[in-house]
Amino acid sequence: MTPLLDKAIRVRFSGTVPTTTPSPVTMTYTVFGNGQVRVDSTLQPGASNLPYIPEVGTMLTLPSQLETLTWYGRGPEESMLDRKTATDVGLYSGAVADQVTRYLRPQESGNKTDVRWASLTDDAGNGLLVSSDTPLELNASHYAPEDLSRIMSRNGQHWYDTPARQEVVLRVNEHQMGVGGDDSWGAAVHDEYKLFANHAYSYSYSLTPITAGEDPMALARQSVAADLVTDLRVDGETVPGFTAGGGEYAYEVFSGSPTPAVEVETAAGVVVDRGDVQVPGSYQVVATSADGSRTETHTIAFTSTDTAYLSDRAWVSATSGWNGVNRDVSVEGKPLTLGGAAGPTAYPKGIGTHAVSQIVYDLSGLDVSTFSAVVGVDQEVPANARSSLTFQVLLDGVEVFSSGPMDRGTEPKPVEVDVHGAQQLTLVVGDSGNGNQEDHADWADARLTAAAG
Ligand SMILES: [Ca+2]
Repeated sequence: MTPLLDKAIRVRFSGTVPTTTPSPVTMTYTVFGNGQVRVDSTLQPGASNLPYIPEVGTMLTLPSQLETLTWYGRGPEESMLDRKTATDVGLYSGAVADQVTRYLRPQESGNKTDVRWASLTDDAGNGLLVSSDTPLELNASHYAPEDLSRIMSRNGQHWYDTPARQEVVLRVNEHQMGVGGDDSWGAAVHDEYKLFANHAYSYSYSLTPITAGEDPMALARQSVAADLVTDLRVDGETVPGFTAGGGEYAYEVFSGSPTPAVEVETAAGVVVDRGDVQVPGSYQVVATSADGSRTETHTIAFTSTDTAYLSDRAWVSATSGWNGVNRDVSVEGKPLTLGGAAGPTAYPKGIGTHAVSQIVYDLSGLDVSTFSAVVGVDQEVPANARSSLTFQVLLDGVEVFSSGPMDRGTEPKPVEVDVHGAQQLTLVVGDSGNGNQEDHADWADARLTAAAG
């Protein structure tokens, strides 16, 4: 729980959906002094090959008195992701009890799509407003999904033995899967209307108390922006650990790089106060809401380092003969391990690749003095392996280091190359002319050193 000044608090929950590979869920509730609650939720499917998801959303149970549903979205009939054509976006209202379509057999019904806001109010006109910046799906009824599935699994399956709940079951959904059935044979749902498990699902909405006489349309428009700073980027990437609402971050800058550029993205009308980036130094972003009622502070502590590991940097291009180019691990995903007289030595940083391999780095714009590494055959290959390979370093296309043929028993070789003024660094692993079988190459501890500042 995070207090956001004295005007709001934020409560974060995280949990998992027990899919075969568990899927993390986070829900953040920001409660404002005016009674409004903003809900931000993200579901991250645990594996992209999980079955597609029937429904992503939140289910709330509301008091039975909130029997009048008014919504701005598709209506007046139910609509689904793949069944919208018979409905238009507009303002509709009706009793919660009437939102169920009494199909011959009790089943899921009453879904609304493209909903900008909806209110659930009592006879006096007081209740709850649900609103969102992005259209959501919504379903309000006196049946929970499990009520219907319980009935559907029984013989008979009649509405009359389907007891309605007193309370209102409200589902606020990112989406529900389409229904399919283009033909009368039960055609499957088209792919574009399925919720695949190959990406995260995020959605947000606000819950606001509404009293008789208040205009829900106007109230929905005023929904409070929970986050003043929506993104904070250093050199184009969101700062690691970025926390909506404010936070403190550590960021190490390679002293051979230009001063990093910081970009701040905010909600509408937010005023940002910030200084110049200094490395090392503390960089503070203070954001104030348009009405001046709230502020939010993000602080980046920039530190400086003279060493830049190549495995932490982006390459221009990278190829390998088998199993990719690996950052900080061997070709087989193990710790980078070189042999030699001193016995096996593991390196926490470096690049594991397989002949034939070429990795190109752009050095333009950097103020660097040296490229260094220790090269050799990774000890993960068996003692009798046929491994035989060569390491080569090119600067702007000109060879500046060549290892000659190396096998599993060859003493690892240190590389130290002066790179002052070079624009391009190329690391090549050749197969030494006997094919690339078992040619597991390590550029252990591969790093750039900044020129003395
Ligand atoms: Ca070879």
